[in-house]
Amino acid sequence: MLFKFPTASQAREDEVTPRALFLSRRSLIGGGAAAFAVGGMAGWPSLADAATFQVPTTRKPADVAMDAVTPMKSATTYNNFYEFGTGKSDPADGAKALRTRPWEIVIDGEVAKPITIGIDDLLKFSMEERIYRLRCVEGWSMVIPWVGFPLAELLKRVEPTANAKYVAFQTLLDPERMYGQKSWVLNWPYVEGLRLDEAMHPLTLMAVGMYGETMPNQNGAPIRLVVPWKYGFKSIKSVVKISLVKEQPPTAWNRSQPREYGFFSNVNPDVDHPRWSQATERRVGDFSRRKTLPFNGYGEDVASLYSGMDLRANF
Ligand SMILES: Nc1nc2c(c(=O)[nH]1)N[C@H]1C(S)=C(S)[C@@H](COP(=O)(O)O)O[C@H]1N2
Ligand SMILES: [Mo]
Repeated sequence: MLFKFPTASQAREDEVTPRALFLSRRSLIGGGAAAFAVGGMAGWPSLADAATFQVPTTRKPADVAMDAVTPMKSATTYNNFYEFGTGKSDPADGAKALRTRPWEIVIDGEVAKPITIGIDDLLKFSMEERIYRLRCVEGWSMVIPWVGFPLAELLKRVEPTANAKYVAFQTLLDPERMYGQKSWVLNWPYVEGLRLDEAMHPLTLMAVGMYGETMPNQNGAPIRLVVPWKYGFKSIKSVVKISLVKEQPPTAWNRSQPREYGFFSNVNPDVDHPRWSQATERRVGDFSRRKTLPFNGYGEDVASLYSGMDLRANF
C-alpha cells in the first residue's frame, strides 16, 4: 500500500490551512504542552483517508525546525541501517528486500493491557507532520519532515503500571532479508530504550512516513521511532516490539561500545565522543560546519527532563 498525501512542508502554513483555522491553531500554541498533549485534532481525517486530506501542520515552533528541509533524495540515499550493511548507500538498495506486510508490534511488560497491534491499525492513528532536525553522532545532520503520531498516544492505550520506568524497543530480526544481521557488527536484534518520561514526551514520535509519503524501507519502514533531541542511533527503525520495563534496558550501541555510547545520548556540544568532536556538525548538503545546539535545539522543551542531572556522567 502506498500513501501519498499533500504535505504541509511543501507549502506555507497559511496556504494549506484555511486562514481562520490557522489563526485559531496559532492561539492554541500559546496553550503550550497541555493543548499539545491532546494529540490528534478533532476533525482531522486519519491516514486511512490519505488520498484526500492535508496532513495537519504542526502546532508548536519546536515541531518545525526553522532550517531548510533536506532534499528527500539525500535523506533516502544517505542512511545508517546496519541491518543492510554499514555503507551509507547500502540501505537504499538492500532494504528493498525488507517485507513490511504483515507487520505487528507487540507491546508488553509492565502494562495493564498488553496488545499486539498490526501496522494497518497503527496507520489509523491521527497523523501529524513534524519537521525535525536529525543529528547523527558521526557529526552530520539533516532536517526531515516526518509523518507520525506521538508515542505517548500508543503507550496510553496499554496503560503502563506504576512499575513501568523505562521503555525498551526492538527491531525486526530477519537475517534472511536483513542480511547485515549475518555478520557480527552488532549483537542483533538492534535494541534501544528511553526513560518513561522521555517516551511520553510530546516531541517523541512514532513515524510511519516522511516527505508526505509512506516510510521508505531504508528509513525504517513500516514504523520507526524519532527522538529529535537525542543522537540518531536512539531513533530505532522497523520496530516490532515495545516493552515497558522496571530497569534501564540494554541498548545496541552501548552494549557494543559502552565507553563511546551512553544510555541517554542527548545531543550535547560540550561532551565529545572519543572519536568525534560534538561541538560542530555538517548539515548534509552544506560545505561548512555549523555549531551543534544543546539537545539539538530542543532544550526549551526537554532540558527540564534532566534537571539536576550531570549530563557529562550521564552521556
Ligand atoms: N534498527 C536500526 N535502527 C537505526 C540504525 C540501525 O543501524 N538499525 N541506525 C541509527 C542511526 S546511527 C541513525 S543516524 C538513524 C538514521 O536514520 P535515517 O537513515 O532515517 O536518517 O537511524 C538509527 N536507527
Ligand atoms: Mo547515527
